[in-house]
Amino acid sequence: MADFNTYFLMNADEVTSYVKVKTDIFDKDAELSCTEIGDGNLNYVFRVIDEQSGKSLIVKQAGDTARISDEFKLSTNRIKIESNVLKLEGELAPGLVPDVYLFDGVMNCCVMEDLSDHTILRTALNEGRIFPRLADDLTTFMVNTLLLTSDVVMEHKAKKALVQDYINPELCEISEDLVYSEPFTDHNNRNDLFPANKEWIEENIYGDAKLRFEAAKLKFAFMTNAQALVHGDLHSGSVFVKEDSTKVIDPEFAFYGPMGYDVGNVIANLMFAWSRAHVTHADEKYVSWLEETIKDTVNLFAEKFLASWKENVTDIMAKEQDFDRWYLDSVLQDTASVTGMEMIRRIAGLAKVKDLTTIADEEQRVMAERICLSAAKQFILESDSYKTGEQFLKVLKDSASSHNMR
Ligand code: SR1
Ligand code: MG
Repeated sequence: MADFNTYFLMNADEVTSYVKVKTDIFDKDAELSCTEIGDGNLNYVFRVIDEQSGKSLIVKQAGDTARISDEFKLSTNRIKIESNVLKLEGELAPGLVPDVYLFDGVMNCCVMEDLSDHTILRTALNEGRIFPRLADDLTTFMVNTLLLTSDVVMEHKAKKALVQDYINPELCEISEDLVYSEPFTDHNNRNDLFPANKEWIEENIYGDAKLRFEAAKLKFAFMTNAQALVHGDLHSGSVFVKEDSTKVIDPEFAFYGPMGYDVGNVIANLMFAWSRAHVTHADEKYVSWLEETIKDTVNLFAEKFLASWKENVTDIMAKEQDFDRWYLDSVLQDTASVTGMEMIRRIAGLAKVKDLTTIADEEQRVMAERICLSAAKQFILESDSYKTGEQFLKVLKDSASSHNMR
């Protein structure tokens, strides 16, 4: 049996031995079963269960290339970042992330709480399911993890030490390429366009010089604005839900970046769900809940941000009159821009979302993509115009009306 003192990529049988050697969660003679359940782009995720006691856990292991393609060479350090960020987020936003039991820097894996009683949010949204707590939980998560790791709250040297701890060059490079460059240039020839929308995208995205100019500005803001410890990949595949619980997972893209990067990712991914629901004529009750959730996510974020500011801000100049509102407005402007960037990159770039790719009817998919892309352009080109949830939602609904659906 391997002693797990030298790194190798494990299979399911090796993972069952691993957890017995490295943790004392299961009895040494327990009959464990293990399945690889990962469907993400980067890592291997195993669920280990002891049917007799009912105990279970997750082992997540990082390889040195991305699971979806060897083209992406990645430092296995990302699993250390993920483990440490999950622990920190668990302190800042209790109950909203899984518990971490063990980080192993030799095998580059992390052992954590099994959330199999939850569903991935994207899957649940595509099934038209409603989660009443979603906006409230996600806004608590974002306000706590973002504001409390920023310079306005933290002692500045301690904050700079965190910037150093969470320098994450390879994963940031993926976002710099896939979010902030390739959807406008296709210079790596790997954009994956839905054929029926190819010409439209070439004309309205690649061909829009004003949009590309704004995207260029946003790229360098993403790379240089070390504002807060962001999750860095807060799409609906990074959230687990059940009726009475929300858990944010997968913070391997975490680094010090603009707060609006997280908020914009959440809004954009809710908008993918809305666009799918709209073109496929989903149940009205579900569509109304989604609309309320989009509005609440912006409005509750703003409300909780200002309340937390009052309670937690320590920097002397940050306490100047009206600085809180000015700062929040700049975060909301970044939120609008990132909402647009995420919507464009998931349609005009390499990495897709199932909300759109699984729309079976060609005409409906064409419409859903154009609704998102037109709204996205508006968010980027007019990013300083949106401060309320109602304003964010209106851009999306106006875009749907202009594309003449329903
Ligand atoms: C090569 S990784 C592609 C995408 O998957 C991750 O979840 C990030 O969103 C990344 O951009
Ligand atoms: Mg992920």
